Amino acid sequence: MRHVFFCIDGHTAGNPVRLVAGGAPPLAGRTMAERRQDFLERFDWIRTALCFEPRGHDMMSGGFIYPPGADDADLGLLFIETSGCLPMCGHGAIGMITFGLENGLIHPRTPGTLCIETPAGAIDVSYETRGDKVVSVRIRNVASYLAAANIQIDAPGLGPLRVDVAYGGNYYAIIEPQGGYQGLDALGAARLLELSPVVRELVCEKVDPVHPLEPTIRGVSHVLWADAPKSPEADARNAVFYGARAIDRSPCGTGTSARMAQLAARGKLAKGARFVHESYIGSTFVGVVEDCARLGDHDAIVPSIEGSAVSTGYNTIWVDRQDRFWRGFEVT
Ligand code: PYC
Repeated sequence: MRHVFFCIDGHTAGNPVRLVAGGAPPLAGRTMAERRQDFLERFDWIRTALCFEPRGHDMMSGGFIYPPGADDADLGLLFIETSGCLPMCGHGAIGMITFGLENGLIHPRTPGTLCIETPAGAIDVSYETRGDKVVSVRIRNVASYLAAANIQIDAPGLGPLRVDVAYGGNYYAIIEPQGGYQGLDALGAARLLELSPVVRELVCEKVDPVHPLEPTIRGVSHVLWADAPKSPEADARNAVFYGARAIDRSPCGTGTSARMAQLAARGKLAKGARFVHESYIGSTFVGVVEDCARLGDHDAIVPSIEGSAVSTGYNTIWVDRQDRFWRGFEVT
């Protein structure tokens, strides 16, 4: 049996985005959070087939456009990547919005703005165009907060580390330079890939955060290594580790949101502050602390992130169940 997926491939700030424009499965559920659960139960093979090797690679991510569940939304987004079916993905949303608009798959009720339903909640989007190209997308993200502070771990090869956990659409373990971690260049990509899963596991042993309003969102899935900026135009640099072997090539939208929430909770970013975040490869997102908020019992912020995406081609992918590797595989 052959399943065919028509995809628009590209990248946001260097990280891959595969918008599955044809072949999205019909999902049960009214909200995108409910549909995410249905996708995980019945269709996770689509994610592994399209994101894992041999059709994808360690960093592959993307998703699907759905009709919204809520009347006031223009559309719904469901995210897939090698690490799972994320509640929210910033670089993925910027890419899917760009490719969807440029290819006539998204029809805004008010040109220049969109209200989008994601499994993590509603996001308000504004975008700019030049001719038939979308040149920037700004997302007012879900409420973000510092979930746990000063967690102590002892990481093999690095020694004792103090870690914060913050939420920006996913939960991030955030490690600032200290002790055995003296910044991204001192560590290098190979060591980051080696150490990050260990650090994630150690943090998960100590803390299991649960979203105050949506209990299906839980657990530390990503590790954000923070650093000082390289570029004079940026405020900070970071590398986000996700899945089994991926370093985000973009500055990471939900990671930037989590980092801003952490810095705001520590009194280092105020409402209205601009925060330019640089990625491992030097691309940037512009973040702003748009507002202060409450999320359950927590002080939170509403961050925005702005970036741009470029499509690289159409890609018709089929998954043939007679292929021994139809579900895809990872080499770990
Ligand atoms: O941009 O939010 C993001 C993201 C999550 C994982 C990789 N990128």
